[in-house]
Amino acid sequence: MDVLVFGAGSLGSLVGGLLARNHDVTLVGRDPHVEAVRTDGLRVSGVETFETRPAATTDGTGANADLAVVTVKAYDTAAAARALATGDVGAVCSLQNGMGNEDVLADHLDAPVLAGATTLGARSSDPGHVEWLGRGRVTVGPWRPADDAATAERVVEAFAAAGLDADATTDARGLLWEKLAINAAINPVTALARVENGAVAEPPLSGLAKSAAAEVARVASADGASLSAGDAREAVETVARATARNRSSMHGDVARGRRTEIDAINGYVVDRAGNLDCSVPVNRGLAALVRGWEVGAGVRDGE
Ligand code: KPL
Repeated sequence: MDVLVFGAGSLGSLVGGLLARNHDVTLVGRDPHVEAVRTDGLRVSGVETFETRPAATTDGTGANADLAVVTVKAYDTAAAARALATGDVGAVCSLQNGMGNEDVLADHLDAPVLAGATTLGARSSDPGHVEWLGRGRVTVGPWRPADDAATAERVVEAFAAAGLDADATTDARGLLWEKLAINAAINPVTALARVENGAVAEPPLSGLAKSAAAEVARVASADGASLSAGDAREAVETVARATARNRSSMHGDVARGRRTEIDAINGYVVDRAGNLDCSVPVNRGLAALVRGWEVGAGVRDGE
């Protein structure tokens, strides 16, 4: 299968490196990482250590592929979708954080859209090198009724052929709400307290994180998804323990002084709660704190 991985950050590089063991992969990313991959190939180290040679480019326009896997930050989804729309892709699968990405992709692209979630643990190292920190798995499902389940099955087979644990779901919305609960609990708490994910499973942070997750479950239920507060709290604890030594992506963004995905995570929860008449004070507080940090760091305009 020809696979374009749009967003060669840590997760995209890991997914691309794994898929390149069995498929023709092109990474779309930024220099100096892209230049290093072109010159010396991509090194994956950790859970398994190997080298692979995907193609790599900084220009994502005009690309043809059977599948585009989108791994850009949520705030870059529209730009990625516009670039993909100049080429020809058979299907597109988002493996991003936050809600709203699939709708943006569907608005721009005339191809089946799959929603995906992964527990693969990845960390960027030097250019041309990504660390594989947690074996994890990938789950994908059709986003709209028109996006047929057979496409999701084909994508699962492609991931499995490359040695990834992968499965398909018919409940993509439920999948994304659960992932949102995990991100809404772990990402801002670890970013603000500057701790690894494991700290969220223990006092004094566990209560705050689990309250954030329970609020997300309430909004999800009001939105018609089946996610209980208990399941959301348990999912947070499981992921925090499974990724205990990882730094969350939002913690990484804050540490590097970069814009975060707060708008697509806790910000989305607050907005959706407003429409559904739910009260989400913990998510509101976490969103305000991270946005306040962004303004202070000069990566967001004050509102
Ligand atoms: O998705 C993640 C992230 O960091 O963005 C988790 C699941 C919290 C793993 O670090």
